[in-house]
Amino acid sequence: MTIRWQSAVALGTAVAATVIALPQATTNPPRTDVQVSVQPEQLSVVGLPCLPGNLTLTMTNTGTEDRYADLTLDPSGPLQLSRELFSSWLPAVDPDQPVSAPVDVRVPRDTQPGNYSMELEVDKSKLTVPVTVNPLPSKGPGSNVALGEQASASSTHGNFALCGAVDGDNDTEHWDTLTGWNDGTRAVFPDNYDVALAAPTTINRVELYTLDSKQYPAPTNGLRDWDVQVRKGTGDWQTVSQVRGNTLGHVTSTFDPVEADAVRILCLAGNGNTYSRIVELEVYGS
Ligand SMILES: [Ca+2]
Repeated sequence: MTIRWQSAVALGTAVAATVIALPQATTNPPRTDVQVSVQPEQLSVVGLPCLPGNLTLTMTNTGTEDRYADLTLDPSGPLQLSRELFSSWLPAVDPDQPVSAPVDVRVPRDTQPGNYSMELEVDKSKLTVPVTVNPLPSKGPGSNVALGEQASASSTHGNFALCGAVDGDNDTEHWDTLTGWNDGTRAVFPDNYDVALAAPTTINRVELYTLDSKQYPAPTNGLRDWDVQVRKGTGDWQTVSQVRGNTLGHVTSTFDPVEADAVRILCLAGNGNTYSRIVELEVYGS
């Protein structure tokens, strides 16, 4: 009997404490010792699968205690994010030590151009990032039909971006900013880099830009031997051009017009026998 009576008292105390605590919790101001920033502050994207908009998220602990923080990202409408959570340990140090993470923003090809937004939240404090969806670039005669289309590869080196070789930047001096593809299997060949076209397209020319910067010239770092292949409706790959012994940064391959739904660079050897490196792959029709 005595034991039951004590339990009842303990339970009653706990309930009472909870009831009192609730109003306090809801009136506590949010912690504001984590500063959030995003670069750029607003973003423009198009509905191409391999041309994401890139944001850099940064959290800084401006308080006096080490802590974890969760930055949540809430996209509106058609926006697709490579992450919707950025969690990090944030030491309280002087000077402040910012911690950053990238996020890719994509939209489907059929997205209505217009203005959208995403909301970032830490500790109940919010930041809105405006995102403008622009119309798809024209891919009429004479334009590069590989631009921003879905790339895939046998492997990709961890420091490099798969989509870097279809991002529209063919300047080899930009290699350090990851605007190129580098395979992930050193001294092992073959490798392949593929681009799926938006629709079956009649093509007759491929422009390949391999690594050829002042610091990393093509004769020691560029792609040496490769086949240009096209995929036809049957799913079979057909070689339409071969390049051997290359030491240049930019190589044009022309071939008889062929309808293809994908293009592959079958990398057979690299100068220096290290990696397959493509700064940009461009595909054109007649
Ligand atoms: Ca590029």
